[in-house]
Amino acid sequence: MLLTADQIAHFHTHGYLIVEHLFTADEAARIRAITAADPDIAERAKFNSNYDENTRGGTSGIDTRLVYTPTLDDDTHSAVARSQRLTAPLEQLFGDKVRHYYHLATLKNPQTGGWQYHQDYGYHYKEFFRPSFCSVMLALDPATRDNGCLRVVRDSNQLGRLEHLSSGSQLIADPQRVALALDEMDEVHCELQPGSALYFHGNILHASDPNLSEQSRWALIYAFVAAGNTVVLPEVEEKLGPPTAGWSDEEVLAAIERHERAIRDR
Ligand SMILES: O=C(O)CCC(=O)C(=O)O
Repeated sequence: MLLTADQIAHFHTHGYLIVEHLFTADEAARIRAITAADPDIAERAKFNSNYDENTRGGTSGIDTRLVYTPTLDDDTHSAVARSQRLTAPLEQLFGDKVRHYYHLATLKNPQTGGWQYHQDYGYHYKEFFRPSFCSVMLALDPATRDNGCLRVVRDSNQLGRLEHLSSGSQLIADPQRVALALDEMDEVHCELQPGSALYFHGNILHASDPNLSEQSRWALIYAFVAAGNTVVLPEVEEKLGPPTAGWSDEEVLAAIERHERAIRDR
């Protein structure tokens, strides 16, 4: 799927781009089923306390469930990371090859938490010299306002990297600057259908509400850097793989089938 010049311009101006149907609904359902069935994923899921006691009344006790993976392995989530479908738009956005940094499964079940405003490059400034950093959220469930879809502050990517401070287990962007951004810019609720993807720049402010609905909001989030982005920390350079090759649909499907077999054969 090739992005149009307008889509690329939208990303660079506003800091985000929704690509509908990057994967089909059936493909998303299959990835979700594997995510739910793999006991290793369940075992690695942890809860983050993204709110401290001062955060909005009522939500401070709700934790955020996620699985963090810094490597590419022989499994479904890694196959999606390597897939041409996901990486070809990134290559267009950066005008460069891309390197995978990490991925997250955000398993936002009913009555689990969200995220306060932050920038992903706010977290990862120490590792990378330039903000040519992009995250891709692939929806596995419908993501709606009700179940805590991602919210972005349109154009906030143009502010540069803001100061971040600790709050619970999160780093949050300077609240005074976030308030200014919300005064001057539009907050966009990025609702997604399963299989659709949100590409968002490392410097865009984003957050999500806790899921207080009855509908889960599972998603995968992939963090990539442009291949030409200098890695500041040698220990990060050592671990970062080469630019992704861009797997064909057949290669991705074969990896998904291997993963399904591995789960069945346990
Ligand atoms: O899953 C979410 O709602 C937000 C995740 C997020 O903000 C992040 O991974 O940077």
